[in-house]
Amino acid sequence: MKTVYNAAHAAHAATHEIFRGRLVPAFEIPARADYILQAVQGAGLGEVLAPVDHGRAPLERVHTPRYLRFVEGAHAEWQAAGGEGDAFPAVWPVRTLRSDVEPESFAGRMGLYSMDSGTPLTAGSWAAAYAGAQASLTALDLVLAGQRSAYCLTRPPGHHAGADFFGGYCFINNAAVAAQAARDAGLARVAILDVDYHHGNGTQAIFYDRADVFFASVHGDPRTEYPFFLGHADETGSGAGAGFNANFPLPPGVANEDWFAALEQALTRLAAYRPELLIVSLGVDTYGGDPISHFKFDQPEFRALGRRLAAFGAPTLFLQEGGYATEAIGHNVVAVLQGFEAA
Ligand code: OKP
Ligand code: ZN
Repeated sequence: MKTVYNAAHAAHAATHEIFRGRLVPAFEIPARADYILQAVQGAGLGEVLAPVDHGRAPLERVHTPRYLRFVEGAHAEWQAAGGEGDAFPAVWPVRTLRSDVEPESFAGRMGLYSMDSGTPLTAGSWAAAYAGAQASLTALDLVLAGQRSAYCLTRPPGHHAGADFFGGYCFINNAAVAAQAARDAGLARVAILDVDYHHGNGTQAIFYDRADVFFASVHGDPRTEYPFFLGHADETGSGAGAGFNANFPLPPGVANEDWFAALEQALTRLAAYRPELLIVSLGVDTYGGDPISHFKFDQPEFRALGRRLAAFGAPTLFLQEGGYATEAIGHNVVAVLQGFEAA
């Protein structure tokens, strides 16, 4: 399996994030991708390629142009307004407040275009996220050209980012950009399977009223887990998209066999959809040693997941999402990809 590696990921390097009201060392750090790259190379998984620039247009198929312009310029604006270090939002247009009028003030726009205070916006966030989207498009090209699979190694992750907001460490929704690009390349039906510990609220929302991209997710129940406000089982799609969204929320500490039973249900739904492409939002924060998550995967489970996805039988694009046990992340990712290759 070939890997497309976003070397520009390192431009996004937050030292701290706000967690329970305090600044704590950031969880989503450059070392994550360094460890994965090391493991991919050490395992001899296959060639490692650089992203090819596909420009801004494929990003604008998913995100609003004004949101993208905001992210691109946000850190410079923050500094111009006297901000020091990384930028954080502090106020949001929740219920009863208006989000249809864009404030002029930077603090107002920062809140309009975000969903939480846990996502440091750094000087290099845009550069890293932009290159990550390009990496996902380049990996998609490999699969469209006939490869059985490809892996996009990038950070920051993407699945929490919506059409016009960042959050959950995510700025550009790589899975959505790739799915839309696949549709634009002529594929009729695209499936996205999100196996990250956290529900992919951004991806779900982007395709919620559409039948041409089926979103299925197995994740920690939002009653107790981030992102808290989306990811329930009764979210099944709306309008033309009714029946093309499937969530499988599971309680923290769920037994691995129950996780795999939920995966079977998700794959049964996706198989009936007969997708021409499977995009996997591959978070490995399902690992038992993950510092912010509460599932219990280890090497055998990651390998079994890879094998099961291979048996699904569709051309498969793996996109890196979460995983915060930094020193284990490479082995966990490679276990999935090797499980897939071996099957
Ligand atoms: C991103 B992805 C811990 C609190 C949780 C948000 C978690 C985002 C996870 N600092 N903050 O889905 O892995
Ligand atoms: Zn996650």
